[in-house]
Formats: sequence, C-alpha cells, structure tokens
Amino acid sequence: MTGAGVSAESGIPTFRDALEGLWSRFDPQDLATPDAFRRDPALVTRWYDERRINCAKCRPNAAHKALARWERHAAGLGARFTLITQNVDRLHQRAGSRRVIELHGSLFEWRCAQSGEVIECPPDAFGDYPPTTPSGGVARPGVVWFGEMLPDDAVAAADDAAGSCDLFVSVGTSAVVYPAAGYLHLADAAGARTLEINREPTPASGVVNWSIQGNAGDILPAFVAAAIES
Ligand code: BV8
Repeated sequence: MTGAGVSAESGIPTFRDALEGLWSRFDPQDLATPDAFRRDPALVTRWYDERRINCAKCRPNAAHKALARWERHAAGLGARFTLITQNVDRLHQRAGSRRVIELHGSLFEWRCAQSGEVIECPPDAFGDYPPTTPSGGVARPGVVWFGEMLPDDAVAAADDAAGSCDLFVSVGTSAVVYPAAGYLHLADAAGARTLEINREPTPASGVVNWSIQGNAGDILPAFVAAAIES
C-alpha cells in the first residue's frame, strides 16, 4: 500500500508538506472535506484543479517503476500482487502498474456534484471555478474527502488482498488516515509478514516485522531488484 510519500520524489507535495504559495495559508484537511466544498466550491475546485494540472506535469519516479516491475514479475510467476494506493495522482498507472486499487479516488475523474454524471476533464485547467456540468450542476473532483466513505469496490478489493497476502508492504504513508491505515493491521492479524518503507517513523513502525527508513525512490528499486534476482 502506498501513500503520498511515494509521489514526493516526483515533485508532488504530501499532505504533511507545507503547501506552497496561495495555498500556504490553508490546512489541506480543511480543504479536503464536503463542508469546504459546500462553503466555497470555487476555492476547493481551484485547489484540486491546480493539483490535477501539477500531477499531469510530474513524472513517475523510481519507486513507482519498481512497483510496476514487481507486479510484472509476480504475474510471470503466477503469484498475486495487489497495489493499494491512497494517492490520487495516477502516477502508478503512468509507471505501468496495471491493477491499482485507488482507495481515495483520483484527481483525474470529476463528476457532477448534483447528478453524479462523470464529466470530461480538459487537458489544461478548467478555468472557471467551480466548473459547471452539462446538466447545469457543479463539478467536484472524484476524490474521497475526509468524512466521506471510501468506494465499496475499492474497500472490498483491499480487504481481500490485505486479508490473504503473505507480505504486506506499506510505503510512503504516515499511517494515520483510516480506514487505509487499517489494512496493515488487517494483514498482520491474518498472518502476513509486514514491512514499512518510510522517510520517518509512523504509528505502524512499532507493529511491522521490518521498518526501513529512507526514500522510497532509493529503497524500493533495491528491494525489488534483490527480491527478483535472489
Ligand atoms: C471515513 C484524498 C467513514 C483527498 C485523502 C472524524 C470525523 C470523520 C471522520 C473521521 C474522524 N476521525 C477520524 C476519521 C476518519 C478519517 C481519518 O482517518 N482522519 C484522520 C486525519 C484521523 N478518515 C476519513 O474521513 C475517511 N472516511 O472514515 O469514512 C466515516 C464517514 C463519516 C464519519 C466518520 C467516518 C476518508 C479519508 C480519505 C481522505 N482523503 N485523500 C485529497 O487528496 O485531497 S487522505 C490524504 O491524506 C492522502 O490520501 C493520504 O492518505 C492522507 C495522509 O496524507 P500525507 O500525510 O501527505 O500522506 P501520507 O499519509 O501518505 O504521508 C506521507 C508520508 O510519506 C510521511 O510519513 C513522510 O515521512 C513520508 N515520505 C515523504 N517523502 C518520502 C516519504 N517516504 C518515503 N520516501 C519519500 N521520498
């Protein structure tokens, strides 16, 4: 399972990093909520659209590519590999990962907040905020906000993978946002070995079998290469 730390080396700020420029006066947790969207849909949709445009300009890093390599190798062995991500930047898919469970949705899927109709995103910024939809509603990003339920299909797939794996690896996450942070504990309780790769200690560090501190972009490629070539 990956968190924003896996995309940090691609230039995408994590929630923990102070937001830059216009957004530096905001706490992302105050913007990533249905209440914030109801209060100021223009501000919230502008923030998400700027993040969407920034993510589209960023490129997958060595950590994303190592996970895609691991998935291809597992497929070749007929072994199961499941990538669960909290990230909304679609960099795993751009790195070649085929099966990605997006627990928190995606910046690249917007829908009408009234009708739920999925709308097409322009290649560049929407420009008007909040964007309006063909049915005359207001568009929202297809991400899961704090206080919103995670998509049922993603939860079911993540439950199944975490509950039946031999090894659960948590990479680049502060392990404080639930229910995502619970999957490591679910895997541990189901008998999996657990590994954490993160730049700093987290609440999961004392639970896992192994905790490696450092950059995902350095550790994951080395770990996957060693596993594949061993
Ligand atoms: C839910 C999408 C049921 C949006 C995100 C009170 C009321 C309501 C809910 C709650 C409540 N109390 C608790 C909750 C539950 C709440 C929650 O967990 N809150 C936390 C803050 C305590 N969860 C929810 O609301 C979830 N829904 O519970 O529904 C419900 C419904 C109603 C009422 C009650 C319950 C929904 C949570 C999803 C929120 N959406 N993202 C967007 O992107 O804008 S979460 C978002 O923040 C990210 O997706 C990520 O998962 C999370 C944390 O962000 P970051 O810290 O940036 O990232 P990350 O955690 O990955 O940390 C980065 C780590 O990487 C750091 O440790 C850093 O050291 C490390 N790192 C940095 N660089 C590197 C690195 N590591 C390695 N290499 C590097 N180079």
